[in-house]
Amino acid sequence: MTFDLPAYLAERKRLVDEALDRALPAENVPPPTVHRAMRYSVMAGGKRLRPILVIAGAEAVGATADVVMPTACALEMIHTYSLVHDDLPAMDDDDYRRGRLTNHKVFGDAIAILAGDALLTLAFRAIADNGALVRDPAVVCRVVADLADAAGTLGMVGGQVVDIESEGCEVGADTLDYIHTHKTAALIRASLRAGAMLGGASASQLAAVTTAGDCLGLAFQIVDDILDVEGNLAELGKTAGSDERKKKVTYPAFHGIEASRRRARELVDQARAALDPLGSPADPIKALCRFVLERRS
Ligand code: GRG
Repeated sequence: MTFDLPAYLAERKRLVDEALDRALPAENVPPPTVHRAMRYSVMAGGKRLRPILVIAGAEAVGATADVVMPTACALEMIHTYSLVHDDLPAMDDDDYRRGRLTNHKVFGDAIAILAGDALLTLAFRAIADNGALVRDPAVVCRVVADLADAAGTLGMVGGQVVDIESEGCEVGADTLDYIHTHKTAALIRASLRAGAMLGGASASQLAAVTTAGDCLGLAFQIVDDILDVEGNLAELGKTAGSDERKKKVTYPAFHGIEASRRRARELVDQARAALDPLGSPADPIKALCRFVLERRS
């Protein structure tokens, strides 16, 4: 029987949305403005790819979603913070995200910055809560360290810095890969790893999931670059063509659309092959790999 990805995604997304609703302070908790701003961007939707990868990472090593749900929520909080900050006038200056006005357009720059800061902080609080759900709470320390590296200057923030500094410059293939692997792939790889670690992965299982995360993360950003060329506002929930307008270095601009598509396919095949030793429990991650390749938003 083939794996039913739409049903899997719908069910996991529902669980994540409910858990996020419980994890975020209610809008009327003082100070209400920042809590409204946090909820505005987190509850605006999105594919919930990173939290679902946390869950799929745990399932691949025989654990269940409930064991990793606080950390799954944490990944979505970190991701949403990065989107809110990335959209600010000082960075990408975007008006639309997830099909609605960006956070700063509604709440102003100061509250948008603070809502992002608060989401990042709350994420680490949520991971701390995961300690009560796992057999060996020491694993939570390893997850905190891994996620801090993936989100900080050695990962997402580092990639964002080089991305900003490269705008309008001639850069080589190495810099392009550095930006993509740090800005985007680091958090995707960390999502899978966090789930696997909390799920009790052996060293070889974690190595397999890590390889898959590296490949999937880079494939995701290459597809994102292609969608920015080929997509539209209705599908993407944000304005297409922004990379070219901002003179960003992208895969299609550097390697061409066909070579970019080929590279994304190769990476997804590599990710799926790395997961073969894990057997059928890794089927959801394998299906997510295909989803990333074929997505339109
Ligand atoms: C501000 C520290 C800091 C970092 C920003 C992630 C990021 C770095 C910038 C976002 C800009 C961008 C569009 C990057 C491309 C990859 C990406 C993260 C796309 C959005 O992720 P999706 O497609 O979004 O998973 P949804 O809304 O579905 O969650």
